[in-house]
Amino acid sequence: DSLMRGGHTAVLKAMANKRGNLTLFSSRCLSGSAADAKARVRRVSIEGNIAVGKSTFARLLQSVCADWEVVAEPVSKWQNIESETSKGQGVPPQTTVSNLLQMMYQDPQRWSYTFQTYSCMSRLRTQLQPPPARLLQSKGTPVQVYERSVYSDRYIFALNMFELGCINTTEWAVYQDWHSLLVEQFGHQVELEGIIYLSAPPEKCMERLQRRGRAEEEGVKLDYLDKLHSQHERWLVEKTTEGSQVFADFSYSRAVVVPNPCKYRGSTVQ
Ligand code: D5M
Ligand code: MG
Repeated sequence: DSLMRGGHTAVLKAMANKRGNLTLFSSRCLSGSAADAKARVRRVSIEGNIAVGKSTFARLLQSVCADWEVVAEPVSKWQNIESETSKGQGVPPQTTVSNLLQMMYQDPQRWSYTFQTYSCMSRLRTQLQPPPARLLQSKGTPVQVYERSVYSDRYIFALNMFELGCINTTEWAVYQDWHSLLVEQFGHQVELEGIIYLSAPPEKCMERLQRRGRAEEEGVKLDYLDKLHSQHERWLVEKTTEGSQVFADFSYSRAVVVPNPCKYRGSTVQ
């Protein structure tokens, strides 16, 4: 419904039925020529709170349609930052590994800004990679499904960190400046056809977060998930997130909300 109301020429529809099947297609006219193969690939991001079930939902999408490919969130990159330290003459450089995700959760005042720079950069790098040959050769409408995007980085996480005081006014100004520049420069290459927003009560996400037991997230409180939930609702449902109107092209008219994905429990999504 909300997709259709947008009145855009490229209309994306996502329909989830009670068995958990989801179909998504674009009504944009598609050229069949090989030269247009890359341009035919549609990009969609799945947004939602921590542990809402994005990865599981994405895998479900991939399993029901051969033309769809899931691009996972680069969490493992954030957990393993490699840096070479040179100890001096004659001593070979040593590689040390740090876990930026853990550092951010343990000392958010110190590491939130650094985390945002790296998370945005790693997402952009992932999104700029060419689609795999399998998708380019597809006869249908190939779709790349991203877990989150550079937009949720800014309008959910970075904004939340700023509102919590973990990113200061100067860092926030600098962040917004370079983020806008990156989107201006690369936006057309990573343009999203639409957003699938998985929305569930924060309590439900807390249950799932505890069940999956990712070590870095041990200290995450319900209050944090509550805040992230409100940010998602403000961005994609109420559409009042300041500044995000710049990207209204997709985010406001082409966001489809999948309420409470725990309903899909009976099938595969958890
Ligand atoms: O898990 C992804 C994890 O990464 C979760 O702990 C949130 C965190 N994350 C992802 N992006 C950001 C940004 N931009 N800032 C802070 N924390 C972030 P998942 O279950 O996939 O949500
Ligand atoms: Mg995930």
